[in-house]
Amino acid sequence: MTTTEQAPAAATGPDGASGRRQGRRPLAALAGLLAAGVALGVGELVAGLIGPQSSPVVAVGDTVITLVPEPVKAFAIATFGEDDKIALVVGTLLVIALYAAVLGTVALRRRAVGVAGIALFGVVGAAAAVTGPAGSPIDALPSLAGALAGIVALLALLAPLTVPAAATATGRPDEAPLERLRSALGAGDRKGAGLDRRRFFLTSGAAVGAAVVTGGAGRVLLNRFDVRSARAEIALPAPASPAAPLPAGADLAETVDGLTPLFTPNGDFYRVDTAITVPQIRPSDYRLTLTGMFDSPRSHTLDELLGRADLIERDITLTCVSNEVGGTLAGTARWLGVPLGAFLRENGIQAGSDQLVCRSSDGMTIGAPTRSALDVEDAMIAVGMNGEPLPVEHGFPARMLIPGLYGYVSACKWMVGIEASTYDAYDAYWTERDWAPVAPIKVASRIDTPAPLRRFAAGRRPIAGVAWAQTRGVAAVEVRVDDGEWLPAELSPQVDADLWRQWVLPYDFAPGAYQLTVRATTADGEVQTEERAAPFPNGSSGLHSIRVIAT
Ligand SMILES: Nc1nc2c(c(=O)[nH]1)N[C@H]1C(S)=C(S)[C@@H](COP(=O)(O)O)O[C@H]1N2
Ligand SMILES: [Mo]
Repeated sequence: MTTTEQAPAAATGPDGASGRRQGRRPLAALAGLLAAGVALGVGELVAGLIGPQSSPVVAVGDTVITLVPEPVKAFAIATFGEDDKIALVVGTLLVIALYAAVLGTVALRRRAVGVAGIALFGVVGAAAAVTGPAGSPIDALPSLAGALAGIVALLALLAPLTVPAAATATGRPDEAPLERLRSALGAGDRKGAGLDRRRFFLTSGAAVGAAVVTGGAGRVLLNRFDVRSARAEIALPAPASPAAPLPAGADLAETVDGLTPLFTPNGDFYRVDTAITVPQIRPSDYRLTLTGMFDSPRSHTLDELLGRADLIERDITLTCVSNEVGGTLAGTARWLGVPLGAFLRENGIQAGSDQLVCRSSDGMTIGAPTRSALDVEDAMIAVGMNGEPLPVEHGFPARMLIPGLYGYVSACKWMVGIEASTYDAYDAYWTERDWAPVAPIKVASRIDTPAPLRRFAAGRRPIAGVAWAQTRGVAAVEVRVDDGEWLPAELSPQVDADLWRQWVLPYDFAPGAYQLTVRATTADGEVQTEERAAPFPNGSSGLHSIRVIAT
């Protein structure tokens, strides 16, 4: 940053203003920050009238998500996990804050730059909102209104920092409003201009108030779009075909501390998606639209889906391709839904389609193999999760599930469209970003307890975790302690090949450090490979191995 502000010629004036002028740059930076606050607040307020997709911060964040290169996205998911969206919003706000502070100091001397800088930001926000997946021209309004308010705030805040010398000499600026506006729009930091601290802080207080009130009101208004209460009113029908019954004591976590439960509570279920604001679809507005290679495509309402006589209930473990070896991006739920194969055939799916392009209300496209959708047993359009309507975060009111395929090629949330298409004709979102177009879940196993590098008392205690190989099933899990033999673990009952299995091996630990490694074998005989692969482009592989210490 240059230091023109402190150029000696200006700073040693005989009028005593120099001391005051030194302190003006931080105040100008503050003015920039406050102006940004007012802009964002007003932006939220107007977004509250229009809809969440039009909020400037959300729109810019959405665009960032779409534009960032794949490795950065992978890094964000790996580093922030569930909190990747919060990290993005905080990051976006920090960038805005920095930009605004710099803009404020520049605008101290050159008002036009400040005005143009904020206007530019408004245009960027407006463009992001309008071109967003759910965007329409009216979504430009919040950003534009916010920018306008930001400009007014910036000029008002800078004015007391560059009061004409004559005015400061009397200690109070008694310019007429019109003159004040003229000087506000004028050259800015004129020589001999002074600082009216009192007026600056009064204006600052007003700006903070405006930002808080408009931002708060915007948040309240945005709550109108929340569908939680509509969701709570939905009564799920009973399935025509219930899930296979679980024997008593099936969940080994009931007796083993630190072991992942057989079913993941909805609130703990991992979440991976690109939606900064969770799509809110009113049940009464919901339509699942079929397009493309269907002989007799129809639109389906939620009531039609819920009212079907062929609903199935199944226990299925869902897994994310971004899951690292030993990672937690996998979860199990009891799902309720429409059998997918029957549904597609009913609508006359054509033999030529090899890819279903599933569209979510937020514009995401998930390309799933038509073959799997038709043939994989228990593939469904899910409407229920662990006895409740789908949680809003997990795709309310309807999502796709195809056991055995990673979520990014099977599990479209907030699904409003299925286009029967081909791989030749269309690249879905992740495929366009070079992830594998077809991606079966790799067999995997994980040690949950003991925790790595945490000390525990020597003696007999369980080594335990989970293993999954959806559609094939896990037949065996073995544990190796240091370089010893592979020791067979006890498994939770095999009730469904799509459900992961918990495994437990009691072990006598003498004091000391141990390296524990786990591997699974599928029911069709594949032994989990120790060859390491990163998640990109079709899922991680390698054995989970941790160091533990008994004392
Ligand atoms: N609309 C939409 N659906 C989506 C995604 C997404 O980003 N948007 N992510 C997919 C990915 S990568 C995974 S792993 C699963 C995760 O589902 P969950 O969040 O319910 O666990 O959803 C899939 N469906
Ligand atoms: Mo995923």
